Amino acid sequence: KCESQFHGDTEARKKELIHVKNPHLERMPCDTLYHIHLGTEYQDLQALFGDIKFVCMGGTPARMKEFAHFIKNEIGYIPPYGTTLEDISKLGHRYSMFKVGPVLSVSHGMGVPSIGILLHEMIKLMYHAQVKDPVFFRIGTCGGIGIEGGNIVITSEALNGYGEPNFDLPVLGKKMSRPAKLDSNLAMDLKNLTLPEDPWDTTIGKTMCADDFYEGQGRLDGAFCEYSEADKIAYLTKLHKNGVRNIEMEAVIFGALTHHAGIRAAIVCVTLLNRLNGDQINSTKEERDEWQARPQKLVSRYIKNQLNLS
Ligand code: R2B
Ligand code: URA
Repeated sequence: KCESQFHGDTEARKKELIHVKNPHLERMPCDTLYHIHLGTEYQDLQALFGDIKFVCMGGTPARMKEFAHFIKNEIGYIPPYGTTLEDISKLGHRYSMFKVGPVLSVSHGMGVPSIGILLHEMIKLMYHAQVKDPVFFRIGTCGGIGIEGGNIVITSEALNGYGEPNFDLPVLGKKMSRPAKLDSNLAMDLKNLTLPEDPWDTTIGKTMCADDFYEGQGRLDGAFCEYSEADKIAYLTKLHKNGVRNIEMEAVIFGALTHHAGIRAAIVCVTLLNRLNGDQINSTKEERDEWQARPQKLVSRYIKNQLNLS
């Protein structure tokens, strides 16, 4: 069974599928997607996930469970008789994943290493399931630069902490660099789904991806800090002049790995504060919960349009 999942494709079909770009994979009899507790040895991934069209990722298990229930109602998905939405990856104890018809809702944790491991396994999942042309979304939170809390930023391009539009990784002791690109048409389509009556603005802009929440984002409120408030503001102002509108912690690898795989992808984040005015996240929980539902609403509108449901 393992063998046929790797070698059964025609050349024509192979061209349409996800590009895993790893010759070693084809030679492996089976593939274990360890962190999401799935694998080709014991599961028919094509039967289970072959109908996926949208993969939605976000930081926390609770938010992605909530998104699963939200999108279930929005697209009118009815789980098979007698079943409820289950966390498919529960036994992996790392990420939570829910399948709602053609939508996968998955938590990715915090930071590049965490989402990176998940991206490798989700891209391979799409490959094993022979999914054609899926769209990947990150629906998350961020700090705005010149944008007040509660508004949405869609990433045009992701920059690393050195201001470069790349995802860099030490591989075999050398720097490997991949461009951190996102799909500009998809970004525009999503922005255009914002309605005049929505209580937020949606901006397309560059995203700075930091490897830390505190010093890496120029905050003054970490356990350590060796720069002044003036240094911080000068840095954030420079970012703003360069077109950066938000800071978060996953954009470079999300852009780079989806782009490398030929997957259309977008990052849709709600700002929790305007970093030009402060560092502490001190909005109320109710306010934050309502704000965090906003990127979900925008992505849900896109999914419904694509499924001809609106
Ligand atoms: C946004 O929020 C998290 C840090 O609080 C991080 O995962 C991110 O990108
Ligand atoms: N997430 C971040 O990474 N930074 C912020 O300022 C807010 C959320």
